[in-house]
This record gives sequence, structure tokens and C-alpha cells, in this order.
Amino acid sequence: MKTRKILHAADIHLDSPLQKLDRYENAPVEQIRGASRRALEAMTTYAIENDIDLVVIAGDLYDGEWTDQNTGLAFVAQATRLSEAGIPLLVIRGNHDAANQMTSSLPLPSQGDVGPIFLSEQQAETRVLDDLGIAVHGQSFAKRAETGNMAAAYPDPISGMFNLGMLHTGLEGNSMHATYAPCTPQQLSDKGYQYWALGHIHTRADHALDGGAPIVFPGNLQGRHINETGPKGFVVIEIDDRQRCDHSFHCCDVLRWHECVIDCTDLDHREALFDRFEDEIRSAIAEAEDRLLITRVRLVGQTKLSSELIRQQDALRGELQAVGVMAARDQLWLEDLRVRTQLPQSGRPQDLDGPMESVHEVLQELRQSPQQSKLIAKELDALLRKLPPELRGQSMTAALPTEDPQWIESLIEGAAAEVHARIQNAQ
Ligand SMILES: [Mn+2]
Repeated sequence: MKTRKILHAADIHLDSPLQKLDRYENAPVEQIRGASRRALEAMTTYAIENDIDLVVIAGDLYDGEWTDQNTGLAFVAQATRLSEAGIPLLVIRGNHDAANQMTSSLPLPSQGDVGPIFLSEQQAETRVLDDLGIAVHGQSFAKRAETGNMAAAYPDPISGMFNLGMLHTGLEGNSMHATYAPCTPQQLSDKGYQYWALGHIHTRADHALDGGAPIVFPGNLQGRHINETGPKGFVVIEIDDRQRCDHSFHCCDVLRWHECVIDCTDLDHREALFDRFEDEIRSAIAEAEDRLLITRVRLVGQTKLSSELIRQQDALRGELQAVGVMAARDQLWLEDLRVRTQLPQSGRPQDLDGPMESVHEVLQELRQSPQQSKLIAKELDALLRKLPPELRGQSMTAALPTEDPQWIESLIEGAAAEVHARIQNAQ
């Protein structure tokens, strides 16, 4: 039997709503809005042009109930392209698109002996693709919170075939994700399949045990916000005639989220910061090839410019944007600037006494106590409530995100810099 190729994707979250984009000015909203659809198209094109024999999508194809049928139609269009190219497609539902979460559906291409595109949510099932020597085992989520070990009830492998298990799971769970369909890599490995095609965790990872089958999260197909940085795409599995496989990652994202951390230690003038930023941006742009790069700049380290950088954040944002435009034209958008620098220990006021000492102590207390930052948030919320209703909308909460501890932290550092500078000037 010739080499067979399976494309494994997950967590497409088609048309997932844009979070908090309205808080930004000049955001490339249309490009971001259309990104998940265009990534799905790019994945489909790859499958057609690279002789893929089977495509599997391991859950969360949809972000949830469609706002209108165009989301469903966008998937129908790509499923039809695969069908016309003779490439079977199998999909399981995850927590976001669990059977009881989705009230609308559209007709999809029929696949003859392969059966419907979506696997059952009633029980685990096996689809046998005889001509490929591949057996796919899997089950869709019936409801959002599938908290039992679904894999335990998966069928035994079919000997002589390449057995692939599709599962939407958080494995043993971690603090970042709710635990859905929990199971351990050992339990999956013991099943005796040749490959586990997982979905749910948006960061790419292989949890294979030593000598065991790959247990792979391909990550999501397209990053959706600043916490989903770096190349995104799918995994291609290549199977030889003895059912052994290799797998490799291919990116198909159409825009890329990026965090640009600049260490400002020893920085003594602003131009040096611009140079460092430009270097970072040029290499990130080269790596992103011709994609739009959306970057969040985070300044860290100890520098004597710290107070100035914190106080002049708005001006600095504009300056960095200008540097970005010169380096990358319209291929770069600066999502945000977070100044998290500190004054060098030696630059801190020494031999404090009297009012200076009290000010310093108050600031230290604010920096170190989570209770204090909650108090600040409470004070701000009280002020916000006094605004007339027409001013209190979403854009105000976006501009003053009092629930974000990092934002509160930056307020404290800004205040510290301001007080420090004023006292210095008064001396
Ligand atoms: Mn999920």
C-alpha cells in the first residue's frame, strides 16, 4: 500500500466573535474578522494540492451557535471542495459546538460508504476506510460539559489497519482550561491505536509516551487574540505500508499574533529603544512571511528612563507605531504597548525621610498588596457608576478595564513615576 496522508486539524472556531476589538483605534477589524474562514480555506487548498487522503477535525469547528447561516455556509463550501476532490472528511463536535449547543444545521456533502461528516454523539463509533486501510474511532460531544472519560468506551483497534482516535479532551486538565473528557496519555496509549488526533487545547503539543503512539494537539488553525501567538495551523500524518507514521506541522494562519518583549535594561536614550524595536519587528515580519503581524509590545527591565517611558506611554505608542510603519508598512499593527520597566535600584530615591519616605512606603505597599489593587478597582468602579448612562457603555469599560490586575498595576507604576518626577522637579 502506498504512503497515506491524513490532515489533522482542530479548534477552528469558525467566525468566533472578536473580543474587545472595539477598544482599539484603527484595528484591521475586517482582516481579523475574516481570518478563521480564510485559514479554513487555506487548509482545504493545502489538502487538495498535496494529495491528502483524509481530513479529520477534532472538535470546536464552530465557536458556538451561528449568528446567521453564513457561518454554516462557509463550512459547507470547504466541505464541498474536499468532496469534489474525493477527500473524505470526518469531524467530531467539541464543547463549543456540542450537539445540544447547536440548533441550526445545513445539508452537507454525502460521503457514500464513509458515512456522514459528523461522528455520532450517541456513542463512540468506528468508520472504516477500506481502500486506505484506515479506521477512525471517535465520538462527538453531546453536551458542552462532557466530564466523563469518553476514550474509555472507544472501540478496540482493528488489526492490520491504521487506527486513529479522534477525541476532544483537556487530558488531565490544568488551571487554564475546564476539564472536558478527562483521560491520561497512558490510558490513550494503552488503547493500542496508531495515532490520537486530539482537540481542545489551542497550543500545539505531542503527549506521546516513550515508544507509544503520537497523542497530538495540533493547536488552533488560526490565532484569535493576543493570547494565541505564533504560527498556527494543522498536522499532516504520513503513514507507511507497515502502519508506522511520522507527523509534521504546517501553518495556514492568515494573520499572526505576536508579543514583542523588549528588554530595556541599560537603555539610556529613546532612540536605542526604537532600534531594538525595529530589529525585533524585522525578524518577526520575516518569520511571518507575508502575513499581517499584530504585535503587543512589552517593555521590561531596569532603566533610568523608566519614569519617562511610563509617563509618556501615549506618545511612545505613536512613536513605535511610526517606527513600525517605516519597517513594515501596513504589514504590522501595534495592538498595545505595556510598559513594565522599573528604575534601577541605584536610581531609586535614597536616604528618604519625612514626606518622601511616606510616599515611597505607600507606593511599595500598593505594589505589593493585591488587597490594595482591589481597593483601587473598587474606587474606580464607584466613579464609573457616577457617569451618566450614555457614557457608561462598553467603550468605557474597555478603556478602564478595572477587572484587569495588570492594568491596575500599570496605574500604580504610572502614579509612582509621576510622583517621583514631581518631587524631583520640586527639589
Ligand atoms: Mn474546546
